[in-house]
Amino acid sequence: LGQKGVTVWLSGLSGSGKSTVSVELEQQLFAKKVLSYRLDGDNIRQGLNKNLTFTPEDRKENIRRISEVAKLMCDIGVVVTTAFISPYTEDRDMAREIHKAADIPFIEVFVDCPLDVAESRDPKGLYKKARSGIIKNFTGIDAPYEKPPSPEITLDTSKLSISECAGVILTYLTEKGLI
Ligand code: GGZ
Repeated sequence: LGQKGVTVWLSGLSGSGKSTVSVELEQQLFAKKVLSYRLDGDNIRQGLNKNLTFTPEDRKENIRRISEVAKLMCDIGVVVTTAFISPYTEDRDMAREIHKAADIPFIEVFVDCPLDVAESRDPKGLYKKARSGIIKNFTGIDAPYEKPPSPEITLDTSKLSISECAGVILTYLTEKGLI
């Protein structure tokens, strides 16, 4: 492959656009013949991490396992994108440390989007359930989201199009010689 791996770590609220941006990024990478793989709730929380809940402890374990899997995939030269809320700075820093210890580049992307915009999208009706108390410990409602203090990239999905957001990441990866 001649390509070194990199993890692109997307963090943001439910409904912020993490998964949508990562799908678009995967397509833009594919067009450049760059091999990539997406890790998201659908293939991780349904499988490897299906024993985990949304307590702070389980969210940490979720992030730890995802970090270890991403790191392994990077070993074979893949661009890994992860799309998880990852609401705690401490946990994102752990993800970064796991990559650093293996000398693998780690790009933190804050998918910034005002709560009211994310809540108005509510594709799965989860915010509505959280507001009415049917779902407890929902990020942004009755569980915290700690904004990344120093992400490599910040994307406001309420201002930029999905394709522009993916483009910003692609340009960053290119300029840093990571792809
Ligand atoms: C946050 C929850 C919760 C609670 C279920 N809090 O919009 P979605 O549905 O598809 O994305 C959310 C997803 C969050 O899982 P993550 O693995 O990304 O979270 S973390 O990084 O914090 O471990 C949402 C759904 O799961 N969901 N209950 N209480 N999101």
